Amino acid sequence: MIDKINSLKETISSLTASSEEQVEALRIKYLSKKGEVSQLFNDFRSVPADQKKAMGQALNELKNLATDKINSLREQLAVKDDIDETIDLTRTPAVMPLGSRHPLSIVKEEIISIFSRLGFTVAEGPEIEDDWHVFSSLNFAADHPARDMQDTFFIGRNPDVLLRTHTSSVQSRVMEHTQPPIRIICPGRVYRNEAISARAHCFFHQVEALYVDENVSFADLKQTLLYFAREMFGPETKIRLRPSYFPFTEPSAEMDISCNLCGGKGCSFCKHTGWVEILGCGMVDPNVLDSCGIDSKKYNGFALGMGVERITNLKYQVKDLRMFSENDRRFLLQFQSAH
Ligand code: 2NM
Repeated sequence: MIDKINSLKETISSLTASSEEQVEALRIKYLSKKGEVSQLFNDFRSVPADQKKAMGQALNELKNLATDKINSLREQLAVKDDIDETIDLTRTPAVMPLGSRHPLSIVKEEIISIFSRLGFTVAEGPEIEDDWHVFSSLNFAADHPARDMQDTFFIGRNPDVLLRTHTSSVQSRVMEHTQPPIRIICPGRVYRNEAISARAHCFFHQVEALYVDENVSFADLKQTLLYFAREMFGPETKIRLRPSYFPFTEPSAEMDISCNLCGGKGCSFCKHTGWVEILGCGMVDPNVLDSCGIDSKKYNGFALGMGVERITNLKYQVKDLRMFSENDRRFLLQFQSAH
């Protein structure tokens, strides 16, 4: 009997089936009441008592093996049924078209990331503004030329509804509802009424930074600028400050970096000076702090502003500003791996 069990084990292990009907036939052949395995259970009654234990074990193993085999044959057939054989699963898939980020977004994010390492957080505000937040609160005199129709876009006939000409309006709003310490950067689109050319557009993108606290010094501003320049343009970058004028800062300065194309030796890009201008900055005028509800006797601060287009031109040598807003795919696709 043990030989019979072993040979059945072997036969059953190597069974195959190609349809549900065949599996059912096998089940009947081996496991039904009159099946071969069940027959052996009948024979088991006449096994001598001293062999019953070993034989019983062998029989149970055989029955389990047969049951598992039948079940697994059935499962394999079910899986086969699920596969749509008209689909070639080995075929190389079609290439997924990868989008690319806009160069201005890439550079804006990089500026934000550098300043965030110094503890600055992003603040945003409306593009359609009022006179107070764009001009009056920022120490622009009533007759300042920037307020002129020639420079500022007004919406409709109301002179108090206009498109912001800088993101300082966001900083004015933050100062109005926050007491120092304030450490913010304001990225955003700004609008100026200019004739469109390769060098000017009626809108561009700015990032402005503002730091207000007790005892903020010009040295703090300089170190912030140096850190920014080195992170943005490489560790060898030098900076220099030239005195300048802005209504909202006193003193004011413009910052140049050593030309990142020729390394400062002089080339056509830097007009053979070795330096290129990248941003404006200064110590916030006490009038601005007071206008926005911050005590200028207790607090002071620095601010700086830069054009994202200008920084992007420097990093990627874009020759014509209009490229940034034409959405020409040949231009945009060049930045696919730039971030
Ligand atoms: C610049 C240059 C210099 C500036 C000033 C302020 C504020 F709100 F504090 F008055 N925000 N940004 C500033 C100063 C901007 O951009 C060329």
